[in-house]
Amino acid sequence: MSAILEKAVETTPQEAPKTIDGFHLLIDALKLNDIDTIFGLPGIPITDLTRMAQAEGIRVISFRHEQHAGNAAAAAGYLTQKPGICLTVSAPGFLNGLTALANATTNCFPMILISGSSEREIVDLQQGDYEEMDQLAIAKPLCKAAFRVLHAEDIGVGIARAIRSALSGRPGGVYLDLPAKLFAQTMEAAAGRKSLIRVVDPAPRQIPAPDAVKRALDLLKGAKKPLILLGKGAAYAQADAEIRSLVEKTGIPYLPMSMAKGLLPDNHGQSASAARSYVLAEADVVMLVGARLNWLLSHGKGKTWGGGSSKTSGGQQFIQIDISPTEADSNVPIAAPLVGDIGSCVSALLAGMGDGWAKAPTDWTTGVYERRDKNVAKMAETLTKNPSPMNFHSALNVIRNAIKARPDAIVVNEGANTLDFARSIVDMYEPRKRLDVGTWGIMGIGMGFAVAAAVTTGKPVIAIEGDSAFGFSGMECETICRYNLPVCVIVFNNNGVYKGTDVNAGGGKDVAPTVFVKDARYEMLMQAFGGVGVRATTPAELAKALDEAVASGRPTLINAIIDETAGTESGRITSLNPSAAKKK
Ligand code: ADP
Ligand code: TPW
Repeated sequence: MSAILEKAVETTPQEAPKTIDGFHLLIDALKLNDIDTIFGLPGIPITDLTRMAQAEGIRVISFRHEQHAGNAAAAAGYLTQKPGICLTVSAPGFLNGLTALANATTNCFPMILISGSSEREIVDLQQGDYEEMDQLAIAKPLCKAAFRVLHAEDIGVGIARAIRSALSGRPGGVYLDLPAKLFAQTMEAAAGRKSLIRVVDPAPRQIPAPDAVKRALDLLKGAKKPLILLGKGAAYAQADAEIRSLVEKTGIPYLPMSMAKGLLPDNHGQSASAARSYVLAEADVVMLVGARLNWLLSHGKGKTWGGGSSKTSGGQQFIQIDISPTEADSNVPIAAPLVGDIGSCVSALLAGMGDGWAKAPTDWTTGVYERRDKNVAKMAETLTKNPSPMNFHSALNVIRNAIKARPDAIVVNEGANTLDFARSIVDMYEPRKRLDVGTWGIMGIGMGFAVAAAVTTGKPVIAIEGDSAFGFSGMECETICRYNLPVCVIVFNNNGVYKGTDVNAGGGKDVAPTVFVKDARYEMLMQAFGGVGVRATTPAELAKALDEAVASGRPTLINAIIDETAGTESGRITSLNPSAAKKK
């Protein structure tokens, strides 16, 4: 019997059966499945659960708002391939966590949102219980699966189903509804123990069909201008060696989506990142590895892909490796879908290629690398400039150098311009070291992701934050200080959303909707909780503060003062903002 069951067992009269309660069954079910951390926020009815979980050796990271606990759980799931757990109270706490659950599902990150809920009898008759809400019904359309457990003897099954749903096939978010009454229920201890399930092989390998492998290889063999596109699904899959072999064996240029940066180092000889527009428009066969043809890839159509208009295709043929069989043809026809887990699919391709596989044609690759090198040289020139005040480039150059020196550090990145520029300027050298706004382009992931990255890896975390983006989760600086996490937040302070120079079109006394308080002292937020705060106005000051933060591991916030005229509206997605696009 585990120590925690032992403690939970009551041994009143000698012959009375030993019992265990719902709290401890839940804790034991999680521990049985190697879940060692819970991200959450206490309150009725789960406060005791957080206390007991901590007492039983589970690390409980307590946040100031559930959305950030949920984001932390999602990032932990992405980094570890174990579902991240977020624990909230009912109704409002549940709703606060729900954005993170939906975002995790959209990003294909495995997480489980566990919320306490009110009494079923009262909720179903709508009699007005404390924090009454039909949470299961609300969660269902926003996640991959949703379950409710009503009886203590079903806790083991509930946890097992939640874990399998989060991890198997395309990963995603799962909601688990636990009514308050469940926690106090007791059952006979031995039977309780037996009811728990250790999930065997929760993300089974999915081997691709041989004919699908052959179809993909045939298409690739005939390609004159092949391209490999790596997405965050490829990073999640942890098939790093296989993917590297595929790229190097075929000699095909590759393009990483933002969170796939570092899967191969950004300075790899076959990286086509700095020739992105050229390769997307020119390639004839594109192999998608764990990347969807959604808005981030212009839906596989239009000018980006060399098509005439936004609706026409550029004539490329696609091979798509994905675990979800329904992903193919979602935007354009997929000539060779390869359904399976990335490790198995890439291994099958490598096996099918044998030893004599011809490398990509050199007239194509030479052209790609020439363009890339020209663009890299142009960027290097821009990065050496030292304007006053700092701009995005001169500040990001400091972080670029810091990551070169500490490639094991994890970058968290959100904002508009701050995101766009960081994505292209800050090179990554190791897999799964970049966490960002993902598929939705959502603001508010910053501090939650940073906490999760620090807690799950123990590595230094550098959060590169637009000043608007930071505001969504800034209060979690207290959480970062409370757990003394090695997180350095760098706020790119240009006095507003996108930039700080908009004016009130009506001439009234209110500032424009995108403008913030000028010269806000963000660094004082970290100081308020005992961390380090620095205001940096030059690259030298920024570099000094960042070096000290990484070396010391102390919670730090650097308020990097950026030229308030420097940003453009919506960064580089201006085209999706109707009036800004018209103005262009
Ligand atoms: P990006 O935004 O980086 O382009 P997406 O989130 O659009 O990436 O795509 C990720 C894709 O990876 C999803 O379609 C998902 O089904 C797929 N995926 C996730 N994990 C695996 C895996 N282990 N094996 C195969 N495909 C996976
Ligand atoms: C949940 C809309 C996209 S980018 C952004 C907002 C508000 C902030 C941009 O300003 P910031 O960055 O952070 O100062 P920068 O570098 O341009 O100066 N609400 C949510 N998600 C999104 N995406 C928005 C609003 C948005």
